[in-house]
Amino acid sequence: MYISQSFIPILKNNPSEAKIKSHQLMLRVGMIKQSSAGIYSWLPLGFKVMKKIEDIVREEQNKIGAQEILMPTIQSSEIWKESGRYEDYGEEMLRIKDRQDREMLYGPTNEELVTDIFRASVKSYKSLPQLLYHIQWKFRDEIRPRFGIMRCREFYMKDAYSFDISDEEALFSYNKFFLSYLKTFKRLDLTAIPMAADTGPIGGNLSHEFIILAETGESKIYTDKRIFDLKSEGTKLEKKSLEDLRKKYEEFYSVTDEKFNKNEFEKKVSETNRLKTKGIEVGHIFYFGDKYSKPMGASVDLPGGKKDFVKMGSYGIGVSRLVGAIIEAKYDEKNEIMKWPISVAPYDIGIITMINKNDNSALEKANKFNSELEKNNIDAIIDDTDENFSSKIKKMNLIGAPYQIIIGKQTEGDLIEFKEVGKETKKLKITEIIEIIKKQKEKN
Ligand code: 5CA
Repeated sequence: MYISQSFIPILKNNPSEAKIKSHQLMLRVGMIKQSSAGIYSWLPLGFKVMKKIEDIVREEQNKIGAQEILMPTIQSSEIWKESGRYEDYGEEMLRIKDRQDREMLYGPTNEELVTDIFRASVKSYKSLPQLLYHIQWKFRDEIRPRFGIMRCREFYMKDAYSFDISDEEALFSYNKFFLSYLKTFKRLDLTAIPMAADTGPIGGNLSHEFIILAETGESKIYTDKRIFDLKSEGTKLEKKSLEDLRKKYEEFYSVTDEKFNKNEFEKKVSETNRLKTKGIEVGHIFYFGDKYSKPMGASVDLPGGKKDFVKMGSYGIGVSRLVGAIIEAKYDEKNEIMKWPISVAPYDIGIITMINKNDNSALEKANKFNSELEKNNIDAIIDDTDENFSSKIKKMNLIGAPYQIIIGKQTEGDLIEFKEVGKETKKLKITEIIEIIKKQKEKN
């Protein structure tokens, strides 16, 4: 892609309305545009990153046997009246009337709708477990939308739902998502820590929030530093292995402020290991048994002939919020340098050309190298404009491709100035550059 033809509306300066760095960068580099309070359009650069995050989330859901569906954004109030949440959800729910005067709503979450789908066709324990998920827009009429897409009103979420015959089986499902979340966030190059959390309007008595550390985060957390050293590698998709993994994490005190107890914290965590800080909630999982299946009559036949309500859990990932969370974790705001993890980078490499008027040789070289990159599925953005060199570098640093090459008149023969952002510049052949990038991409 040539910058001259792209729709990447970069601003010269930081927008004054943005208070945190992800919001600043996203507006600055034209990833999003606000359309009304807490509602955004996603422009090409932002959309590309979000779609790549979505792909990784989807792959990791599929790996644990979850099946993708797509439920609508607009729901009928009837099912919410059945579960009893229509009134409870309060002002955060956007309520709409259709032309027949029927009460509809823009879904803030989907426990009711998925339970309705399940109960219509699953009648026997033999069809369990079922893990269903979708990736869809949600609307919550937040009282104070803020920080751009971090706490907005319309946002993109992966929400999954599990249906099981017993508590034991349901915890097996819960633990599958627990592992899948650790793997998903790792592929996004984030360290997300599972923390015991409150269940709020979703309900239930077992819940973990997955939080990444960030000074600008809205969640207060209290944790044992040693939890950051835990690894999930080697965990198998089997009951015992998954249970051990969750227990390993639960051994370390790690909670959000609703669950915080000072005495317990000080008793369980030595002073040197105590960490009180802030973080961003990127995922949240819940186990709530028959909270929805009972009032909505979602039951199955059991082996002995009796019936019972299915045991359910729900599992959310803030796909759109993750775009901001990755920026919070990776953006060097002082030097105005973004480096996207290669797994979600909008472009793998930025090609900066030093073009003089009447001399196209640098651009010709860039085109030649780019065709080699393309053959190897390496996605490049080429600055083909005639702006000055320093503003080209600045722009490329904001776009955040993790690798850059510089091509000028001096680029002679095979050797190209190449660097991984944040590291020293090297002179390499295009074949060597391709190898480096391919290796990095394969890791994900
Ligand atoms: N039904 C459950 C799980 S599927 C649920 O809705 N959980 S949630 O409320 O915790 O939301 C899941 C994730 O969506 C959160 O962890 C967060 O990453 C994201 N999220 C929630 N509210 C917002 C918001 N206002 N703006 C952006 N992302 C949000």
